[in-house]
Formats: sequence, C-alpha cells, structure tokens
Amino acid sequence: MQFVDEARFVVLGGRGGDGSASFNREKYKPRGGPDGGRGGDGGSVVLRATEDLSTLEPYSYRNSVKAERGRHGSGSNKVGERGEDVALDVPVGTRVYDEEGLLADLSEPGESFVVARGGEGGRGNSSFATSTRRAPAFREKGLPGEEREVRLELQVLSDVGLVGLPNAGKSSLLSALSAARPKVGDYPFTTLTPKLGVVDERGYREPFVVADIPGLITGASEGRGLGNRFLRHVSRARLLALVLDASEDPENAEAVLRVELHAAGLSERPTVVVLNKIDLLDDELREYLRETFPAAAQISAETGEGVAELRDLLESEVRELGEKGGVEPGEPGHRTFRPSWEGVRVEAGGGEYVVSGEEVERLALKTDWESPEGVEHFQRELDRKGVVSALKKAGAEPGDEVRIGERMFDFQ
Ligand SMILES: Nc1nc2c(ncn2[C@@H]2O[C@H](COP(=O)(O)OP(=O)(O)OP(=O)(O)O)[C@@H](O)[C@H]2O)c(=O)[nH]1
Ligand SMILES: [Mg+2]
Repeated sequence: MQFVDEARFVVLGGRGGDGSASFNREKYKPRGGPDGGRGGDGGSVVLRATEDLSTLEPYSYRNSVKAERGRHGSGSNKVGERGEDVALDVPVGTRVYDEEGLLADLSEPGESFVVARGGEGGRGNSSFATSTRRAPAFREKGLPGEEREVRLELQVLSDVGLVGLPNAGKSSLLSALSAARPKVGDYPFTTLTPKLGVVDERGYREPFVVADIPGLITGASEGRGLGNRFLRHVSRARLLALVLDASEDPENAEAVLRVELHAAGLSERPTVVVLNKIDLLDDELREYLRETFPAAAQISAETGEGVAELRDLLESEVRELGEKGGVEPGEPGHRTFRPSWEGVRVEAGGGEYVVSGEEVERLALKTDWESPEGVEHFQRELDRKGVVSALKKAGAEPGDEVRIGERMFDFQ
C-alpha cells in the first residue's frame, strides 16, 4: 500500500425512519386505537483507530461515505429497524478535522469517534395519544443524518524522530537500530515518506519507535523540499535525533536543522546530536569534533561503531521523558460536537422573522407538513415552547413570513 497521510471526503449519517400513522383494526372493534410505531434511527459513520493500517490510502479516492437509513415504523406499534453504522478503520495517529477545526485525535488503538451521527427516527401516532386526543392521525418524520466534510490527517507516532539533511544517513541509522529496512541511497531524497522502526532490545523495559523522515533542506519550513510536509510526523516524538554527516560541515548542518525546527515550532523539543559517518574521519578530526560537539554521539551507521551506545542513550532518554509526562499534542483538546444553540432566538429582518434554536429546528424537520393534524401539532408546540409569544414580542403579525430552518410559513 502507498503511504498517504491526508484524505478528504464527505460523511453522511443515515436518515431516521419516519414514524407511522396507523390504527389498530381488530375484528370486533369498529375503530381501534392509534398504533403507529416509531421509525428506526439512522446509522452513524464511525472512525476507528487500528494498528493494522499505517496509511490513509484506503480513503484517497473516496468522495463520500454514507451510513444506512433507519426503516419506517409501522402498525401494531412496530418500531422500524435501526440503520447500520459504517465503521471506517483508520491508522492510529489519525486526526480528524472539519472546517471549524480539530474534531478528534485518534491516538490509541481501538479509539473511535462518531463523525456523522445518524438522524433520530420519528415517533409514530401512538405516542401522541392523550386522554383528550384519543385518535391522533399524525406522526413525526425521521430527522436527516449529520453531514460534513472531513479531512483526515495522519501523524505517524514515534518516540524518537530522526531529522537531518538529505544524505546524512538517517535511513542507514534506522536500519542499524531496528529491524526496519528503509531504502538507503548515495543521493539526496532517497526517503520519500516516513518509515518507522521498533527498537526492541533485551534489557529494555519497553520497546521504542523511531521515525525516519525525508531530509530537510534550508527553507523546509516555508515549503521547500519534502521534509517540511513530513516534519509533522515527528512533531509528537518525545525526542529528536539530529543526524549530521560528520564528514560534511556538521556545524552548518546543525544550524540549518535548528532554524527549521524553530520555524516548525519544535525548538523546545529535547534533542540528541548524532555525528554519523565517523568511519570516514581520522583520529584528529574525531578529536576536533569531540571538542566542537561535546554532547554528541559519534557513530557509524555503516560499520556499527557507537550504534549500541546510541541505542541505549536513546532508550534511557525516551524512558525519562516518558516518566516526566511526555509531549502534549500542540493543539487544544478535542471537541466532540459542534456546540448547539439551546433555547430559541427570534430575529427580524429582510421582511421575515427567523426562528433558530436546536429544538425548534428539529421540531420543524420532524413535522409532516402533508398532514393537517401534523401541522396543528407543530403550531401547538411552538406555542408551548414560547415561540409564538417571542414572535409577537418581536412584532410579528398574522400573515408575516416566518422561517425555521429551511421551512417558511405564515404567522397566524
Ligand atoms: N561511510 C559511511 N556512509 C554512510 C554512513 N551512513 C550512511 N552512509 C551512506 O550515506 C548515503 C546516504 O544514506 P541514507 O541512509 O540514505 O541517508 P538519508 O539521510 O536517509 O538520506 P535521505 O533519505 O535522502 O534524506 C548512503 O550512500 C549510505 O550508504 C556511514 O556511517 N558511513
Ligand atoms: Mg533516507
């Protein structure tokens, strides 16, 4: 499968089934009571994080995903069947956005998020029977499911991120540290997409994950090269290893990397400096680099020199950082659903009155406008909820146009 770390599509919850308007007909009863059942709720679209997937590729060509609608209710108080949910597997590390921002961050295996809720089923006429209204002939319609365009963004999750200029030997190092075998080449930009490797040594309390990303170049944070797009994949790594080619001006390389990390908002992240390719240096140069980079690890990914020590160093740093609480994702905690407007608001303007509020808008959607009794019920409810007096207070007179959601009608 190809590595795809972004996908965009529309999700639609299923519509709720309509309630039924029905009357019980038994042989010796001339006119039975109302027995129309409720419609089933529509199915929802659910995202579920799994470790079995490491790319968003299955969604790269999807335009929309729709859950099943609920069945209508029927006579004898039969409830309509619920629509089935659609569960979409996404890789762990997937963040879900809509046009308003972050909705969810699926960073644990098994975590799930309802991204488009199915609509509620409508009630049947039997639920409207009262002692004074024994034979209501109206029912509610099912509500439409939620609909929104989402953008999924994958961040591979690792403990240590390898950052370096192209050709520094990051992929070689990943392969020296772990069982991963990323492509290594003696030319820049060999690595085109992030690769993960698990470092699991005997004696380690817990394995840790290292991410290799494409090389960064000057201006990466402004969009040059490939590295910039991929920096986000190490943006949650607890520790960054700056991999420098010791044989090619490592001072300059480190300065370039620090500038790019700073521009990407990662300058506070703990780092370890790794001088690679020391097999190419003589003793004098190695000594010089020990003085210039006193804290750096000197290694050769090719010969394996210094790699075991580096591995232990990374392991202990990762463990200590983990015990300190690790890295918080850079964005505010996730929002489950859009805040809904409770209560009712009446606004006058443009020759009409607009009534808004979650409850009344739902009421309008549920109303069966074909049925005079249904419309009457709607009007009674408006009165009961205080909408009629709010409209009067706002100046509405009989004959004026009132809009609730998509629905227009005359004020009476
Ligand atoms: N002599 C020597 N060569 C090395 C060492 N590590 C890597 N190389 C070579 O350096 C070249 C680049 O190595 P890669 O591991 O592909 O480098 P990279 O940083 O992943 O490069 P990009 O993916 O292009 O950013 C390859 O020819 C490697 O064989 C080392 O320790 N010593
Ligand atoms: Mg590489």
